[in-house]
Amino acid sequence: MKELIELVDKHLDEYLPVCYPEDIFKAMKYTLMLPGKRLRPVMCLETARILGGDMTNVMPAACAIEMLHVQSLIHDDLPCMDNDDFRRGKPSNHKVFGEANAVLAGDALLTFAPQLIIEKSTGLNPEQILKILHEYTKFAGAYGLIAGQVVDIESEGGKFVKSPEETLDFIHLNKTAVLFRLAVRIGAIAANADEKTIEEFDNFAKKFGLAFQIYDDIMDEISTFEELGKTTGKDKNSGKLTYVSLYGLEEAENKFRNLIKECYGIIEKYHSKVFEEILKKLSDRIGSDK
Ligand code: GRG
Repeated sequence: MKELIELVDKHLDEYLPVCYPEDIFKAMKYTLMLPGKRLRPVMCLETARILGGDMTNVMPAACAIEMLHVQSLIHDDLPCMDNDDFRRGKPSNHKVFGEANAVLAGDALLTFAPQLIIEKSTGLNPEQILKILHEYTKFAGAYGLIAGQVVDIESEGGKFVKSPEETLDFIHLNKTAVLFRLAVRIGAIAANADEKTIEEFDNFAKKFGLAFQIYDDIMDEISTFEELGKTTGKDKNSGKLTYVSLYGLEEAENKFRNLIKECYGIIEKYHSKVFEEILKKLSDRIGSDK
């Protein structure tokens, strides 16, 4: 896993050299190169590998997913959204580069990511590239990330079209699980996997994404700034709808453990050390029934 993270970091740096106008490239690279967990690109590369594909072929798309993820973090931290001053242990993008440049840096990452897939995916055929771009555009937009963010904002304002339980799952299937789904789907497409296998990994990523969000909600409640690299306790203080506020800490932990168990159930036949390490790391603080 450590080697994969280093490989991703190296490619992220190489794919995005700083050129004129430097201010925008510096703003794009700032949050991108801060030490994130790189879970999405790693999951993309590992899915391709265990399904018999060549990791090198999917490296540009794996890095593109990280760029999309970082775009969503930069925009999420803006004063008009979550208004967070810290990200990945450092001042957020708009705190360093100003709001206008942070908006533009996010936009530039969002658009550079598909450019990178088109220009650098030389080991993939045109049909695979088209399928990958289709997945990218669908999951990044109003059928994915943006839908999750909009419903999140609406729910904070007290607007509920569905029940709180359905609303919460909708938000996090779209805000959080969607990029894990994108990662494994793209990895599987790069390995020429059949539809059934793509759906199996998709199902894994949905469960993993919800477990990841429950973990995030629990950590917001029980951990510190030093552990997370971002402000904690904000959800509770703002009365936000979270798995902890809706179900209570104990029930949220039970939901988390059940989802992690289901994830192990889906992935174990692939004997992937990387996926097992990810699941183990996630369950270290809360525990799992595996
Ligand atoms: C796609 C145009 C467009 C807009 C995005 C702002 C927004 C709309 C969506 C917000 C998405 C968001 C920030 C979801 C939170 C998901 C989450 C739990 C992120 C933290 O992921 P980690 O822990 O972070 O993997 P690191 O820093 O390790 O990569």
